[in-house]
Amino acid sequence: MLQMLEGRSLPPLLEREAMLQILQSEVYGKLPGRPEELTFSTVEENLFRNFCAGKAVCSKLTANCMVNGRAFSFPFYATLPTSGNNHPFFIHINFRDWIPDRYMPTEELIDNGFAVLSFSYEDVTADNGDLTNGLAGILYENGSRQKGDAGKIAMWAWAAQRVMDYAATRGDLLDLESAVVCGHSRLGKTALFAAAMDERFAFAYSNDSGCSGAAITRGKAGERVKEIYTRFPYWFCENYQTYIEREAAMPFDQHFLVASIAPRRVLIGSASEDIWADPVSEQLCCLAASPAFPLGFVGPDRPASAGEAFLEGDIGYHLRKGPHYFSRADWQRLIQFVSLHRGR
Ligand code: GTR
Repeated sequence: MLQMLEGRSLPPLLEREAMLQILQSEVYGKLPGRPEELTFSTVEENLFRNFCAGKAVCSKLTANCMVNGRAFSFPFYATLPTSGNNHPFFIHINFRDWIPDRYMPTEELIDNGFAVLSFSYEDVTADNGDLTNGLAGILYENGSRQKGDAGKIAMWAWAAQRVMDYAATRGDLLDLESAVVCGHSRLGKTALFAAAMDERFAFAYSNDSGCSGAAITRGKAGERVKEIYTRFPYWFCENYQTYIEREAAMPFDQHFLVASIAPRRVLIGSASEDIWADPVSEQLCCLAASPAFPLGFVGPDRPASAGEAFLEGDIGYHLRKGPHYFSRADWQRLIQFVSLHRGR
């Protein structure tokens, strides 16, 4: 038994399908299905003249979906290198639709050979308890949400899948074997769920995702089910509240989420001052999910020090010094991780 895992008594990992069933019915709700119809339109091609000093073109597009017989669309951005092909690419679920953005150093990503597709999560459905707007309004006409139905994390993950659908039409430029879904904090939880559910994502990166994301809940410091569900009930399905102050009874823990990404790759990023998310419990998740992967976590059985990164295994972990933030330093670790594993 690994020392770090002592005292957490986690449920053993199950087959991927069984874990995904549990995570959907107990935590995030059932992921909405593929739209009945889906087309993409270009709103504006080449948004910024000479973008990235001519090394990339950024275009605004719309995903036009038919869901439950009703039309729903949301905007996203594609920033594609102007030279070469077979580019690995990020699907970044972002807080804003800015390009570049304080959480997205676009030119640096381009300089490292990546393309980046991004969207602002609230263009899909608002980050509040209103279930009548955007995708939520289409799924839950007349307030019809049932206990195991999708919460908003699942809806944002669904949108990441639609952007992946677009990427799949751009095999002329993109390496479809190297799709990376990523996000910060609540959107790191979303990125992990999207990758767990959809095998087209070869890599997932969660940055400071914490409670109900990459952190083991049992024994966790900072935020727990009670705190998160009290403030953000609509992120989850209604069943999740049954575990408030009953975490020992959960038939899962967050290692199910990370293990469901196996045998693909996942990198977990924490920040040393982010006690609310709890870096140690995030690293623990890597250890607990490790057996699901061909080459699991390769790193020591002790908490990381600030600045350390363990990138060799199929599950990587890094701890940046500093506060809750999706920083350039985090992107650089992610680029390192993907570059190391891509094509391996
Ligand atoms: C916090 C929440 C965290 C995290 C964060 C964020 O308020 O408690 O779980 O998701 O928001 O998304 O920035």
